[in-house]
Amino acid sequence: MFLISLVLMGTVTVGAEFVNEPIRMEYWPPYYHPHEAVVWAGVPIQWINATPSPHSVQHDDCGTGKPCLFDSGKVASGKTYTLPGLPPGRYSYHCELHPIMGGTLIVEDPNDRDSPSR
Ligand SMILES: [Cu+2]
Repeated sequence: MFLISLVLMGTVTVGAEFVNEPIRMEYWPPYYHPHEAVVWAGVPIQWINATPSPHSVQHDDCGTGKPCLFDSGKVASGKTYTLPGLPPGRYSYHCELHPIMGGTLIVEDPNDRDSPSR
């Protein structure tokens, strides 16, 4: 069971980083740091704009006809955007002002909290 958990975890979180602090918007790649952020379902997720320019945090599905789950609008320099929480899943997002900026949220089920690797 321990090994199975680790294997499952590996498939979800390779290259990703579990975050307890705000995701930083920076001027250099990958722009959203960490680029792949792992968070618990239902727990607020915060971004901070650490650049001198405005940026946004927009779910990639916005404008596609699918549900738009989050869209910060412009986040000014030094300001934060907080999302109340998301159901488990994988959510790609980008900056509406600078489409080169993109990131991913990996939202894990809190029932996995007891995993021995946590
Ligand atoms: Cu931007």
